[in-house]
Amino acid sequence: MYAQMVQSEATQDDPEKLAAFQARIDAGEKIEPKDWMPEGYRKTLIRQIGQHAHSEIVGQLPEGNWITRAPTLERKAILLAKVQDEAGHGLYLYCAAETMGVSRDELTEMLLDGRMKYSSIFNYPTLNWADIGAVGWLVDGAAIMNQVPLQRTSFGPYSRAMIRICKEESFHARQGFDAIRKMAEGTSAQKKMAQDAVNRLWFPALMMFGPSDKDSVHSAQSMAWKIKINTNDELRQKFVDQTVPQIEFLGLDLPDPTIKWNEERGHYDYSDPDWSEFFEVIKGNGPCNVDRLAARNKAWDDGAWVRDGLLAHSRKKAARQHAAE
Ligand code: FAQ
Repeated sequence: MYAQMVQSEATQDDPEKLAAFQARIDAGEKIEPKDWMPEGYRKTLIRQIGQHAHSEIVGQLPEGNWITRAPTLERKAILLAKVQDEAGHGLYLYCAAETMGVSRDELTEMLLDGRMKYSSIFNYPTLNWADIGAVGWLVDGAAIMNQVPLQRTSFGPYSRAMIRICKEESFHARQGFDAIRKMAEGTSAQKKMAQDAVNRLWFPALMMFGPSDKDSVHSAQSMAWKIKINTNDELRQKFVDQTVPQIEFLGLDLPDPTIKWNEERGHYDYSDPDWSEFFEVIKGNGPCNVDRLAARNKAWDDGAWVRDGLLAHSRKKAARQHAAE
């Protein structure tokens, strides 16, 4: 159905319609699902929103891994609530993507057979409890840096989903900072765990913003359509500038010895992540890619009886209604 939709849309890209569409974007109007849109706009949104939704769902796995091992009842309750929020974010985003004519099942199938991506960060393991603090603080922190501007994205349903998601992500980042702060201010063994978490997750967090601007395939068109509001490097720099003082406040060592305040630029200088590692991870060769997809495939297969049951129930209900009419 998705392939059919894309083909039938291709006929609509006439120059006059394109110019009128761009004028609406330039005037800051929101595009709604029933409005005319270029096929490329629709495809880009399905790719980005779908990928974002998958990230929220796959992102539950590294954190869910620690629910049974949280150190206190309070931390367990907070983590449970956070992981549930991520499932909710996935659902808002799948709903936003569905308004463009692609179903949630189709999107899920594309994730499960590797045709769609999810964020590179979730292919890294969470090895100690401090990683859970670091995920909330660094990973949700990076996610917010990217998502706050997306509240102003040009597609109405995506923009509205982002407003709610950002509120919840802010709570996530604060709980993460609070958790890692406890570790950083704890015993020397706890402080060591916090440092280890920051050392391992720093560069993967920087990768979340995507490749450097010179290698970004979609940024120019996505920014012209206001699907993206900032470039990948702009957001990465903002994240570094916000996070370095927080690492210093925690009394932890900086995970990158090249980080240095640059008076002239008014920003921190820093080293890029290893981009060859990034491209390997998004090709499916990261430390946890196989496990993550296996877990999602298992969940999908295990849930088949629920989907079949719901479908049978709704078919029966429709048949009963039909007979009564
Ligand atoms: N991972 O041309 P660009 C979260 C791909 S939410 C994997 O620059 P674009 C919450 C990209 O798809 C995290 N792939 O691409 C949470 C493209 O390949 P394609 C998710 C990546 O789209 C916290 C190629 O590289 N957030 O964490 C990544 O213009 C804790 C070229 O790249 C969003 O999805 C990557 N990091 O910019 C949940 C936000 N970066 O598709 C649980 C919305 C790039 O042509 C626990 N998305 N690629 O095959 C975006 O803002 C954009 O899609 C970017 C990438 C900025 C991610």
